[in-house]
Order: sequence, then C-alpha cells, then structure tokens
Amino acid sequence: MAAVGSAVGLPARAADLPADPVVAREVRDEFRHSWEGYKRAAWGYDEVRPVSGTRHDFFAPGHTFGLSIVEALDTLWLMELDDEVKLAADWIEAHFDPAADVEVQVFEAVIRLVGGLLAGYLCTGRPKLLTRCRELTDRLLPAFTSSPTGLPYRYVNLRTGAVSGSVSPLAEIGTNLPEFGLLSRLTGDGRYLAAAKRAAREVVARRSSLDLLGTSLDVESGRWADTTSCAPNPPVDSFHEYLWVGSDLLGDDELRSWYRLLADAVAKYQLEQQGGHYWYRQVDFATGEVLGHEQSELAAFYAGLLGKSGDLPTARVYYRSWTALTELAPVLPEKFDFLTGQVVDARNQLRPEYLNSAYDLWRLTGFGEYKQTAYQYFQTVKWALRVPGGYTVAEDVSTSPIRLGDLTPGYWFAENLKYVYLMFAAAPRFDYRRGLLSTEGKLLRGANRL
Ligand code: DMJ
Repeated sequence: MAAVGSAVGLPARAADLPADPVVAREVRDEFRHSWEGYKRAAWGYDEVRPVSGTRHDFFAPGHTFGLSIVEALDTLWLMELDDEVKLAADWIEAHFDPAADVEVQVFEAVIRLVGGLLAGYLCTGRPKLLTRCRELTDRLLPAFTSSPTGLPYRYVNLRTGAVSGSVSPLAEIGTNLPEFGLLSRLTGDGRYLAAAKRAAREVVARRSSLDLLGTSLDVESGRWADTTSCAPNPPVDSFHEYLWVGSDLLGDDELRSWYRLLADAVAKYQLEQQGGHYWYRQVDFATGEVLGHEQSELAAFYAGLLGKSGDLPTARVYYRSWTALTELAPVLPEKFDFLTGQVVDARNQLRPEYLNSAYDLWRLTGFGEYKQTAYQYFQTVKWALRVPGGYTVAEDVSTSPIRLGDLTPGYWFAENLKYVYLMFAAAPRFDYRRGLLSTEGKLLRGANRL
C-alpha cells in the first residue's frame, strides 16, 4: 500500500516509553477529556457529537438509553474516578428504561447495554444495575424465543416484543454467550444461557463440509442467505470470538470444540501470506474458492483472539501486519484490499480493535512490543482525532489534514482507552490473572471489589 494521508506533525515514534505511571495518567486524562466533553454537550443522551456539541440517538431516533454512560461505567470504575461512577450509576438507576416502546437492534443492545449493566453491577455491587439488566434481557428474549429456529431476529420492540429482521449476520446471531451465560449464573435463571447456546449450536450445525460458515442466515427458514466465509471480518467477527470467550467464562468444552473446529478451517482456507504479512481472504464456504481480499479494521481484534486460543505464532505475525500498516496509514482506515493495496473505505470510526489485540497479546506474553505499539497508536489517535469537545471519528484519513467527522461512538468509552490504561496502570481494581473483557471491552470477570 502507498502511504495514506500526510503524517505532517505526527509525533515521532518514541524510542523509549515514558514510565508506566506517566502513560497511565495521560491515558486517564484523555479519558476524562472525552468524558467531560460528553457530559457538557450530551449528558443523558446516547452519544455526543463533539465538534458541533450536539447529540446522537444510537438505538432509535427520539429515544435515549444513556448509551455512553452505560458504556463508560466500568472504565470509570477501573480508573478509580469514583465521583463519576456514582453519577453514572445514579443516572442509570433513575432513567434507564428497559421497557421503552422502541425497536432495538438485539446485538447492539446485548454487547453494549446488557454487557455494560452486568459489568457495572460486578464493579459497583449496586443490585439495581443487575435488576435493570435482567429486565432488559427479558425484553430481548422474544427475538430468540419467537424464532422457529432459535436463531434470533435482528430487532425487537422492548415494550411489545414485536420482532423483525429475519436475515441476520452471524455476529448478530452469536454475540451473546458470555453476557447471557453470566446473567443466568447471577440470577439462577437458565433461560438466557439456553437461548444463546441454542443459537450458536444452530449456526455451527449449518457449517459446510469444509467446516466454514457463511455470512448470514435466514432465521425463519434456517437457510444461508450469504455463503461467503468472511471471518474474521465483520459481520461474523465476534461469532468466533464468543465461542472462545464463552467457553472461557462458562467453562464449556463444547463451545471450545466448536471454536477450534471453525478456527482451524479459517486458518486452512482463508489465511494468506503477502510479503511476510498475514491477512484473511474471503472464500466460498462450500468450495473454498477465493472471492475477495478485503480486510476490515475490525478484523484486527483477531490477533488477540488467536493468542488467547493458543496460536501465538500466527497471532504475532497478524498483529505485526497491522503494525506495519500503521506505518503507511498512521490512522487506520476502515477497510483496505490487501491484494491491490487500495483503501476501500477511508473513514476511521475511532475503532478499538488494534489496541484490543495489543492488550490481549501483552497480557499473554508481557512483551514490550505491545506496549510500545499501543502507546504509539494512542499518540497517533490523540494527534489526529482529539478535538476540544473530546475525540471524534474521521470521514477521511487519506486527506491532509485528515477530514474529521463529528461523533464519539459509545464504544470509545468502553474500549480504546481501557485497553491502553490496563497495560500501563497496574490497576488495583483489575485482576490481571482472571480478568475477562467482552467484545465491547466490558469487565465480565476479575473486578477486584474490596
Ligand atoms: C464494538 O462495538 C465491538 O468491539 C464489536 O464487537 C464490534 N466492533 C465495535 C467497535 O469497532
């Protein structure tokens, strides 16, 4: 790939990292900067538009779930910003409505809201957060239980239980095992885990003879709607992730064996070497025929997953492929073609995936490379996407200067800075041995609550 965008003014790569506490303080300060920006312009609303100082409703126009508050809660707690934790938890207890008359996207509601409330409960011990979580999940369940196959519909109205969206990508079908499994554990009500496990089982049962999965299924007929295997890219990315994370959190060997079977097939048919780098191509799930070479930035999380699931050699090369890309495109574009070297989508949605893998691989190996590269990417994002009102997405990272957008996505408060902070902070509230974060960076295990 040719260089993307100009790096004029980009801070030079530091030969030596500042001391850990110095970095941790800087990361925490940056989190506060964006959190204060959200509070000033959009408190109580889902997301802030930090350039214009306006708000964005994430789930449904005209309705708020206070998404950024739910997303930020456990990060605030890990960073020991306790006045803010109280403010956030008080807001949720007073205003979060799990029975709103709105249609929500089930996948987003699970990873952001159910996960956020669970993590908030584990961190603060405030029982109402668990109650809200359960009420919300009860209202998401019709997406699973009214489906003839058990594969969930994409949308559900929280008040009426009406469902819609019968063609669903795999990430939306299967990104719920840890949240639902944990909720079942905490409440003693097995319905949540049973629904999640059934959905995952139904998907795995439909794998091809090559042990590959397609991209999307018709949840009513159970037939494939798209038979391209695009893992680990979206929209199937976290389906694979959650077989592993679910098996870890729930101690479920069946999930682990499904993960292994599918991951081995992805490695066999989709992994491609290009100039010393690894990328994952798209193939037909039945024949293995190569269909494309697009790589989404979201796939960068897979380096961490490969490491966690035991394939550190591949994880290391895949992570380094992304690091090499940051030398050409310091602020990673959303999507590129690894065969032609062309950027396919030049936006940057303040994505956390590269930092997520840095954190996972650092935890597994302790290697300084991951801290160094995470720090560098943090500095780059600070240089490029920091605005007086917080941090924003970019419309085009290939222009000089980078053309900014106007949104702080909710996941920014759950993921990016949490990963970097945990690498440098020796955070006393985090159990570094047992700690487990969800696909949305939510702390689902390992909150050291005294
Ligand atoms: C987050 O909402 C989660 O990480 C999800 O799994 C997919 N990616 C977005 C952020 O990029």
